[in-house]
Order: sequence, then structure tokens, then C-alpha cells
Amino acid sequence: MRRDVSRRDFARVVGATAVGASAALVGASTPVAAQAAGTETSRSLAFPDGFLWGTATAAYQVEGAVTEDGRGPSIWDIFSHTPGKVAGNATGDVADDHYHRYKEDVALMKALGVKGYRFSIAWPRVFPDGTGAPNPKGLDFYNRLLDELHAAGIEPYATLYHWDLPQALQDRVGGWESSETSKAFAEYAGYVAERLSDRVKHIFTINEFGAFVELGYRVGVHAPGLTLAPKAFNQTRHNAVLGHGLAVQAIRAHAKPGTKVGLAENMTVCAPVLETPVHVAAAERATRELNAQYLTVILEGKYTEAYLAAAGADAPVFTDAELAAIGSPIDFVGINIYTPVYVRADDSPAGFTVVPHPASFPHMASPWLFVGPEALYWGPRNVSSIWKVGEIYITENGCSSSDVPAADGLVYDTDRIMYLRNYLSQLQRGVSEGVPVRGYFLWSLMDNFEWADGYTNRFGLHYVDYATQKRTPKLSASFYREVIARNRVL
Ligand code: GBH
Repeated sequence: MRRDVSRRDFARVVGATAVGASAALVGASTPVAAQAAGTETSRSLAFPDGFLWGTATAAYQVEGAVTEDGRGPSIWDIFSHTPGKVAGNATGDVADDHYHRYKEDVALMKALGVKGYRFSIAWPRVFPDGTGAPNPKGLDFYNRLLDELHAAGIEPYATLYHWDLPQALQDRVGGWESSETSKAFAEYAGYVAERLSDRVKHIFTINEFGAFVELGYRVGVHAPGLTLAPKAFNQTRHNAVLGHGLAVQAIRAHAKPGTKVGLAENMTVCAPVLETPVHVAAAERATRELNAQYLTVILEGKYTEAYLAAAGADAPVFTDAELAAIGSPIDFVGINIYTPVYVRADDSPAGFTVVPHPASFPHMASPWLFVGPEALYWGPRNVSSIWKVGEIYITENGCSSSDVPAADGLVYDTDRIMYLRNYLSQLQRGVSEGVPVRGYFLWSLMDNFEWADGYTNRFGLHYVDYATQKRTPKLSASFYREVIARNRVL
């Protein structure tokens, strides 16, 4: 006899939220894994004990409260308030109001069962002018958040720069166009590390050079909205990696012993078109060259010859001391992975070619988010095989879906679950082969301000009704809770 299994079971597991208190819903009932310990049908696709399951957000995308407690303006405040820059002229003024609702949001995480939370610290809360006098009230917010996470048994992973540069630095020195910003970033990093490293054991310097520098200073679709000529632009890239390196040194100088430091980069993930030795080797060559300006120089302490040759007279100007700083040893590499590029071997001097996606290649709600699950296998595998990195985190992975609440108020995001199931299966493949991925942070805990897309693209495990700030777990939240509880893909 047919019955409406999916709808009824889902409603039982997560439905409480739709009608009542949010935090209770996903986690309140006995985890299914506990009931199922003896009846589990499969142990395939299992992760090792202690694998760190987490979720992620970033300050400007969730906090709101942009003028509260002495926070200074960031380049994203100015950019989003400039008409025509963000879809619907949306801003992060309120976003998810996480600044006031962080306790509720930590409860959502606890209900999911995550063991780690990756969040970012807003530089303009801590130094409203970018440099100079710190604003203690700014750091207080993160102290409150850390206390709440600690009480919930969730390990904090803090990112120092997720794109919200103090506007004062943009005005005074041109932001990342100047190495003054690199130095200011290091001062801020040391200041925060000294004060938070009693509880924060993992610090990421910078989130995604490959996004904020390219889109903010070359393409102009992200803050500060510039379209620099190649020479100034390559110098900007250099200043950004220099900022990372100087910050690593400052963190080492000021943090408690044992604090680990790394970065979170959306490296270009190169997947071989065919898994044969010749194409696998080409994908490794491509990984070094297509990440030359960021990850490669950070991990090797020098630019590749091909990068400098291609830049020619537009190459960045730098000193050996700067390269040494950029190449400061780090403890782990974080990789934000959404989509791969496919690479094949060829007879060119570079020894590889990127194969463009055919028009029919499937993507999620965001047109750029092509579905290539094997990115979660090849990304970390390439990093570990090329650079012998021994500790890797997937610092972001997730997707946008159309996410329209059904008549019963719930969001049945089966496409997001399909995406996650396939990506996590490829991650599991790598981990089971010994690729040293220690944890995974799903982007994102909840729908939020998606930069130039405003609120039009939703990446959350929780649906946010922006009119009421009500959070409702999507079906994917149940999926992720079960993955965590069972420590395997399902
Ligand atoms: C990450 O960027 C960010 O770290 C995070 O803040 C963000 O919310 C999340 O992913 C989801 O996007 O529209 O053609 O100009 C991922 C890298 C950079 C990919 C911006 C999409 C825009 C492409 N993203 N890019 S386009």
C-alpha cells in the first residue's frame, strides 16, 4: 500500500520548526543514527572517526548591525549602497541579524550536530579605521559568540578577512592596491590572535584571494568595484598574498602556542578529463599554473616562471624578503570547493589545456555553479600530492537552489541533497585513499547576503524568511544531520 512516506517522515523529523521554535526541530528528537546503530544497512562511504563536520558563514553575509557598537564602514557597505551594484540594490545592513540572533544560530548548529563552525571576524568592528585605535566593543561580540559555541561544544574556526575591508583603508591608501593594507592586515591579525587564541585554535588569514581580488579589482563586480590595468592589478594580487604572509608571522608572534594558522582559498580545482596517468599529470601541472598568483606562491615561496613570463612588463614588483614572508610555513590548507575545471594533456609548452564546459553542462541555481562532484576528490588530492600538505580542510562546499517553500512551509531541496551526496561521495573516496582531509564545512548554515547576487541566491541549510528573520531547516538540514550522526554519506 502506498503512503506518503517522505512527506510524513520529513515533517516528523524537521517539521516542528515550521510551526514552532526553530532550534528544537532538527536535533530535538533522538538522532536516527542512535536508533539505527544495530540496523544500519551499509557502512560503505564511511568517514574516519573524528572527522570534523562543520558549517560556515561570513561576517558581512550574516551579521547586520553595521553601525552598532562602534563598527566602521567597510568597502561592502559603500559598494552595496551604491545603486546598481547588487541585485535588487540589497545591502548587508540587516542580513540575517546574526549579531543579535547568534544564540539562536548556535542552537541551530547544535541541532545539526556539527562539531566545528567557521565564521569570520569583521575587521571594521575591531579597527573601525583600519588601523590605529582598536574598538573593544567590536571584539566583545566575538567573545560572546565564542562563549556560546564553547557551551554548545562546537569548535570555532575563525577567518580574519572575508572581504569586508575597512573603507578607511580603501580611501587612504587604495585598499589592496597598496602594501600599506598588507601591513595593516598583519597588525589586525596579531591583535585578534593575541586576544582570541585562548579559545580559537585554528585561524584562517584570508578567504578566497581568487574571488575578492579578481572580482573587486579587475572585473569590478565586487567591492571596491575597480577595473585596474594589468600592472596595478598584478601588484594588488601580490599585496594580498603579502598580507597573508605578514599576518601568518604576526599570528605566530602573538597567539598562544599551539595555535594553527592557514588560509581558505577557492583554488582552481583541476580535474583530469579522463582518469589516466597522462591526464592526471596534466591536471597537476595545471593546478600549479592556474593557481600561480595565490596558492602556489604561498606554498612555494616563489612565483612560477610561466606566471612571470606571461605577465612580462606587468609582473608584480617584489623583494626576496616579501617572497619569504608570503611563503611562511602554514599548518593547514583550507580549500573552498564548488566546481572543477577539466584539464587534458597536450603537447603545448605548458603541457595542459583547459577543456571548456559544453553548453549542456548542468549547473545549480547560480549559473557559475557547475555540478562536478569529483572536484572534492581532485582538489585535496592535488594539494596533497603536489605540495605534500598534511592537513587539509574543505572550508566551503555547498550550492544554491531555488528553495521555494512548499504549501506546508517546508523546503524540499532534493537538488541540494543530490549535489551534496555526490560531492561528499567523492570526498569520502579521497579520504579513504589517504588524502589528509580532516574536516568539511558546509556553506552555509543559513541563507544569507550572497554578495553581488544580494538575497536572490540561497545557499543555506536553513531557509531564512528575511521579513521575519525566521529560520526553517530545509530537507538538506536533515540530510546533513544524518550524515554527521552516521559519519557516512547517505
Ligand atoms: C564563496 O565564493 C564565498 O567565499 C562565499 O562568501 C559565498 O557566499 C559562496 O562562495 C557562494 O558563492 O557571478 O560569474 O561573477 C565562491 C567563489 C566567487 C564563485 C564569485 C562565484 C561569481 C561568479 N565565487 N563568483 S560571477
